[in-house]
Amino acid sequence: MKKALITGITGQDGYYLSKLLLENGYEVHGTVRRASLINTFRIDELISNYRNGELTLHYSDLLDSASLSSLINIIQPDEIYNLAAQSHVSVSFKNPVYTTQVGTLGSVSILEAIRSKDKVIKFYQASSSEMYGGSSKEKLNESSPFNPKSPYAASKVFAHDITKIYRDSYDLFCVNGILFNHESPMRGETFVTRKITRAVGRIKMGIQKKVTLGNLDASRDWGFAGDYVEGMWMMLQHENPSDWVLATGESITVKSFAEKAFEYVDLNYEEYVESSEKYFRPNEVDFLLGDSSKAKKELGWKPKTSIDELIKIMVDEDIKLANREKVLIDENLLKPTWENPSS
Ligand code: NAP
Ligand code: F7E
Repeated sequence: MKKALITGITGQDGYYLSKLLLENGYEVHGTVRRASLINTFRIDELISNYRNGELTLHYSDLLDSASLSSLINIIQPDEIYNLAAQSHVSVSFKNPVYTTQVGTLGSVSILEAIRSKDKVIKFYQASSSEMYGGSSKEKLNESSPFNPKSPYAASKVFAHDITKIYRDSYDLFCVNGILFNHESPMRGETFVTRKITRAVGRIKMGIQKKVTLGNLDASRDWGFAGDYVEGMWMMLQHENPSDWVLATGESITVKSFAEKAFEYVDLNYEEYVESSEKYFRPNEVDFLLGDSSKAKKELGWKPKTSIDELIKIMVDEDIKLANREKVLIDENLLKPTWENPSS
């Protein structure tokens, strides 16, 4: 039985990746941060389905290199997936030092711990399309230059480079997955796709009136997270370590995404979507479009879910959630607080 250690198991990708690995017979270990409220809601279903030692959670933090090193010593994993990060680009401008610390120290701490072991431990680093900066309309691949535009993106460039440096210097099996945006019903609610689909569900159920977004002209290459975690796993099964882009090869604007999501429930987005400077960023990544032909050729990976299917999956789930919220509101057990989110 293979053992995997996942940092950031409580996040969107942590859920889909741990599900995939558990279904494939892995023993999965994940790091969680202590918080005043329990925040394992995404993986609660997995915790209750895998109670016989298949899934174990450990307290850790990417800033605590001692805890990471000791976990690696105790678990002796075959594969480590470093998914943890302060992953919100807009928040990275507000918490730049923290975002940079987490994004940079975590990867190098894990790589150092791996280097000191005799065992071959394969390492996956969650790199990001944000590293490109998105100033041109070109399709971006593994050779395209990086031009980070946020503290988040700069920290990801460091982690990407240090992963390559450890691969080249110490012959470690380290890979960078340069993933373009990937979404799902497990996406954090302040990322734009989920902010939109949450609003569509609530507006359809009559418990929200409008949604205020930022730059509607920004364009992204959006895929489904469930497809992308398969690619992460494939990278660690490949014969040789390298860097691979995962993307759909199609890019649409925030406005088009909103139009499609509202249209799916027979509503006109123009009646419900507003734009406010409040949600604009100090430095915008205007356009991202990825070319994943290397992943297709070498890993046999390709995205299975179209943008229209993704929107359907997300809106359907968010209508169910809004339905449950409506019942609670009608019974005075919940107050709507979602009209003015902070990001
Ligand atoms: P996410 O939902 O924001 O999850 C981030 C995870 O990191 C959560 O489990 C979070 O824990 C954990 N975390 C945050 N700070 C930490 C710290 N100091 N120590 C330990 N854990 C910490 O992100 P995601 O969408 O799943 O993305 C996974 C990774 O891929 C991230 O590194 C992200 O930057 C990168 N990425 C994402 C995309 C995308 O489109 N989703 C694209 C490219 C790259 P809590 O639950 O306690 O907050
Ligand atoms: O923004 C615009 C915003 O926050 C997408 C992270 O997973 O993917 C994600 O980063 C675009 C931007 O994702 C709102 O200005 C408009 O241009 O959903 P987002 P992101 O910044 O692309 C990359 C690949 C990662 O690596 C990151 O970890 O949408 N936008 N109006 C808005 N964005 C937000 N959040 N909220 C709005 O109201």
